Amino acid sequence: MKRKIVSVLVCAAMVATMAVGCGSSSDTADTSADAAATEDAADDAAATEDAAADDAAAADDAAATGDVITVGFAQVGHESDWRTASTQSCQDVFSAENGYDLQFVDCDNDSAVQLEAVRGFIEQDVDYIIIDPIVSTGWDTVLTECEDAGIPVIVIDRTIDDSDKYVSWVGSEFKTEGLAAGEWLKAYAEAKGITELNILVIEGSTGASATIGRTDGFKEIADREGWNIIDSQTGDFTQEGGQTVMESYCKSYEGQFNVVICQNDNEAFGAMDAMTAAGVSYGVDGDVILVSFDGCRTALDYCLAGDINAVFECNPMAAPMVEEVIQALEAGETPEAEIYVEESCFANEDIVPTIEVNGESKEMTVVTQELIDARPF
Ligand code: GZL
Repeated sequence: MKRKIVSVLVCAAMVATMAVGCGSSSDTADTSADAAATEDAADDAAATEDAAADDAAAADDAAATGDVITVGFAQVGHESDWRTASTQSCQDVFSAENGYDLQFVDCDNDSAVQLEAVRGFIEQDVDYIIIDPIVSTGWDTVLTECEDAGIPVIVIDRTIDDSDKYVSWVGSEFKTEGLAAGEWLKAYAEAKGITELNILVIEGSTGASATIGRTDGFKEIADREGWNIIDSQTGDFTQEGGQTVMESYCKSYEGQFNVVICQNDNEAFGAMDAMTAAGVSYGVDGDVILVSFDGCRTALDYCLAGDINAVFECNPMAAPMVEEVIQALEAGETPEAEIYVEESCFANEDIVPTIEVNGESKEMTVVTQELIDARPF
């Protein structure tokens, strides 16, 4: 690299010399100015080159001395606002400034791509592998390969149910989220004098632990209360999926439903578009109670406006806790096996101030603009 900088200076000097030697007296004055400008440009180029060389050399030195921690992250995809926030959280924490080299793969909701990405990290011999598993099964073989390669794995967000070959899991309790939505709906219906609940569910991606947990939790309350779940289909955690399923529901179950449960915010946005197009009113002043999971800013905007009645948060900011796991491992310590992120429950109205979930009291927070402005995603 240094050799490259010297060659730039030599060329610049040659250009300056040639310019000075070729002209008349007045031309000579112009040529000298040109030569000075050329030399300045060469100096600037050299300085830029030097800074880049220094950065590269520092990174090389850090890598050589093992100071940079290389982290491979196999992310689900880019299907939702929640996912975008999850990715940003990891990129913010595992940055070069913080001493990391993040190898990021967006697996585009494709399990085969995700397994290939993990095997790619093994080939790269990264220091740590982070996985947000698209689905909860089919993992033991590749996790055994990680173990054989001596690369610790940290699972975030969704769970892996067919292998325990990973150091820690950081995420949410999805069944609790489903139970919370059910307990809130029970209390809300009672407060509103609604005695019959006919429910449509738009599920998340099939096989995802978030889908499984939210479905199981909500259904446990529905079965206990004798509610009628008319239909439950996957919207794949996307806005397009939510709209497509809701369009079908509006045609198949016209006038038969008064509750729609969307298993993430983006599905709720699609469902709103579909219900509006079908002339179905929803929200606090509508015929249909609308519930969502995740709690991104846009969903809370809709909740503040009364279009979404309640939102059950799923916190995407797991990266700081993942870094604590990595730093513990770097220090030769044993990190916690399961780390749960903090989550809240939001509503437009204050008629259900608290709910009881798994024997614990959870506050229903009334959404305000101030709260939204302070939200991290
Ligand atoms: C849940 C997460 C889900 C979100 C969706 O932790 O895996 O996937 O609820 C996202 O928004 O697509």
